[in-house]
Amino acid sequence: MSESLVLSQREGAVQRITLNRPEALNSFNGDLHRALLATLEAAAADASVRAVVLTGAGRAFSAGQDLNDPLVKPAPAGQPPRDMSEVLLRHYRPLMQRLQSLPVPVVAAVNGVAAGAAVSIALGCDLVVAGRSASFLQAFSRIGLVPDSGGTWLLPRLVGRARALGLAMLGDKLPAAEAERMGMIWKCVDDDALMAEAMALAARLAGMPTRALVATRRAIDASQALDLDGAVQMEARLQAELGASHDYLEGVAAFAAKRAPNFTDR
Ligand code: LHQ
Repeated sequence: MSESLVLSQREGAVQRITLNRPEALNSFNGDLHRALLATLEAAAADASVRAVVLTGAGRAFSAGQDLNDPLVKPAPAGQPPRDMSEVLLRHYRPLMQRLQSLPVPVVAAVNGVAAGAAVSIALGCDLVVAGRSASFLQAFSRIGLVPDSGGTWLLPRLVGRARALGLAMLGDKLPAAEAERMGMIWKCVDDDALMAEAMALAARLAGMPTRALVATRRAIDASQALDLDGAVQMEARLQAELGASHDYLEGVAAFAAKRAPNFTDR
């Protein structure tokens, strides 16, 4: 496995992670999956990392699954079909779980096209910022597949059933500005401002109460399967946990003293 398939740079409390297979539009093969997961694990384990930015090298964020990978190449005629669930369960599921349970907020900086599973990966981050020339492509229907890696869960929640079906069935490229307009992403910015915007957002999140931010993600994701009363109860449990934290004491003390808080929990 080549280390350089993923670049990992530290800026203050922000870990910037770059998919680095630009010659294949950062499409995912097994090695890239292993490198990305290991890098995310390292960020999760490092208590001094308080936010992550995920981006791609070159002109794409990622073209999704590498269709040249033997794991997904259709089997030759006469041979049993390839079991596509293998690569999804072996690689994409742990990646989506790792993102959704990362102990710090994660910002996707979508620098170019995101296609197929890479859309799910980007949308699985907490905040998605995209350059104006970036686009989102539900490439699955073009090759006879369904949205995967959480696409069927994320898409309708972000844009509603009608748009989710339109995007997934038609498989048209959605420009970043339209993705912003329909509420699929947080923000579309000029290409040359993308990295500065994403890093500034991540730095801002890094200065905030990390445990509260991560509990907010957990609560918002879990609320999808709850009724209102269930959500109120879950919030009460989380508030009980957070109310016992240093950051809560610090937040209230800073408010009372009219000073900036210094949040340190993670
Ligand atoms: C690629 C790829 C690619 C290999 C561009 N693979 N080479 C999970 C597991 C189980 C089953 C399968 O599904 C999944 C999840 C998925 O992600 S499925 C969806 C897989 N992705 C796609 O279907 C996207 C395919 N790519 C495209 O539609 C276009 O390449 C995009 C829109 C990404 C970019 O278009 P262009 O900017 O016009 O670039 P291009 O098409 O000329 O691509 C540049 C090169 O990259 C080209 O190679 P070449 O040797 O001709 O320069 C492409 O073949 C290669 N490439 N995507 N996913």
